[in-house]
Amino acid sequence: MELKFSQQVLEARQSENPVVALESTVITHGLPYPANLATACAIEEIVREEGAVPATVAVVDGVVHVGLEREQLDHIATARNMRKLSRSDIAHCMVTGGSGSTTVAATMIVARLAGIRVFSTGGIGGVHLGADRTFDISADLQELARTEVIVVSAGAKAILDLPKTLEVLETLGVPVLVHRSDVFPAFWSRDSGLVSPLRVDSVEDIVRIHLMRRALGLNGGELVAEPIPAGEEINRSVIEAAVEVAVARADAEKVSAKDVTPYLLERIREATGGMSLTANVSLLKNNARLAARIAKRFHAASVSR
Ligand code: PSU
Ligand code: MN
Repeated sequence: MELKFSQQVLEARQSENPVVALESTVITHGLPYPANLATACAIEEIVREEGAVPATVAVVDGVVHVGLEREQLDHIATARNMRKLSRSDIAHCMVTGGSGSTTVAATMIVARLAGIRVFSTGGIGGVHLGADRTFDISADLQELARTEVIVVSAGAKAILDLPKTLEVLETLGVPVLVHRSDVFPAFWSRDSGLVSPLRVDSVEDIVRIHLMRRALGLNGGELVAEPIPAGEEINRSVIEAAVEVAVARADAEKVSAKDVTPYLLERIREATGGMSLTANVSLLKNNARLAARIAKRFHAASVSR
């Protein structure tokens, strides 16, 4: 199996410069066109401004791409046949010559293969509301327990059962490092009402924790939670009301499996008159900036060892 690197990622690898992995499900299933394309480009630009190289991951015609050229980004942002790939189905997509975007879980798998330690996303998947009936728990959680990548997120989406999501992460031994806050962020809002499992105040500590876990022989990654910038957030009560309606509708319409997350995001966008979209874009950019700083710090730490 071969990974197809973009020109920029190839050059970064040769000159050993820091690289940040980016997921593509947010482009194909998370945001509507054309905001998805504009956001994907803006995020890549932020990573470059910070002195790292962006590597957006996707499977195109059976080939795993690490870094997409501009035409490829254009393509996946508009293509209708993109599957949403996770740990269970990425190999099937490759063997059958299909195309698909990578979720947090699949992006982590590819990042590790490519030797990339830092990955930026919006929010991870988790335990869904009503999981006691549906058993719907994202494969992202198990992946964090297994795969050595630092994942920068704005917490987990408020469409999830956040207390249960944090419980599962704890059970799986995944450190949840909240950046400069004592409360766990809820994606569109800075405060989920839950206490931060662990607080970190510097990029340096995030890198040191990652390295300390390696020294201890511990598997898996770390989840970094970066609250959405103040002033860009949506009030929790507004989101919670929209989530309640969206979840009830998904139930009534029997939406299941992979379709649940994209369906809920779209309903919430409608219910908030697009406000959730603006906030989503803002937190994605903010996370990419932090991820690039972590990647640079990690790079400096590896060079000095
Ligand atoms: N963040 C967003 N929008 C998204 C996602 C994250 O702002 O669409 C995607 C991520 O790729 C995440 C996936 O891995 O949703 C979770 O899907 P599921 O619950 O089906 O595992
Ligand atoms: Mn699911």
